[in-house]
Amino acid sequence: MIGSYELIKFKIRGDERGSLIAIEGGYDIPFEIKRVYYIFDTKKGVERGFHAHIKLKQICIAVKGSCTFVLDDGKKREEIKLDRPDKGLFIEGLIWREMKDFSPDCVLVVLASEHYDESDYIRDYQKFLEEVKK
Ligand code: T46
Repeated sequence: MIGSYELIKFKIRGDERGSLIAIEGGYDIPFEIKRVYYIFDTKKGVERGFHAHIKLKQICIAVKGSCTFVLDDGKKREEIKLDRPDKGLFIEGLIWREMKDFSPDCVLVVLASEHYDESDYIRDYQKFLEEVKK
């Protein structure tokens, strides 16, 4: 099984009053949105994630502040900083993710393709590596 990730740039519809971004299902993202959640008020030094998903597709956007994703496809690790509301991180399939360096004001919004399902999580890194090899 394989996973992938990529950065998506959203169009900013700005005018003299300020900025607006619209994300429309079917047009701006490659899946139907079934769930939205957001992570905020993250305490200093906290690291989150430490899991992969089997089926879930997600787009993560730091709509305020910043945080860093560590992404691991089983072969290599890469860090991606989310620090703009027009920058989305699309993650699909088996990618191990960790999140760190949350700014105190960070609001991380996540658009998800499925309802919450704990059975879709792989929380053991060795098991993740075994799944990637299948
Ligand atoms: C992911 C990264 C980016 C729910 O009840 N419903 C939900 O939709 C979610 C996402 C979580 N929860 C509960 C489960 C836990 O008791 O909220 C608690 C914290 O969740 P978790 O420890 O999984 O949070 P993170 O920040 O480690 O991971 C989350 C998502 O769970 C995960 O899918 O990819 O953000």
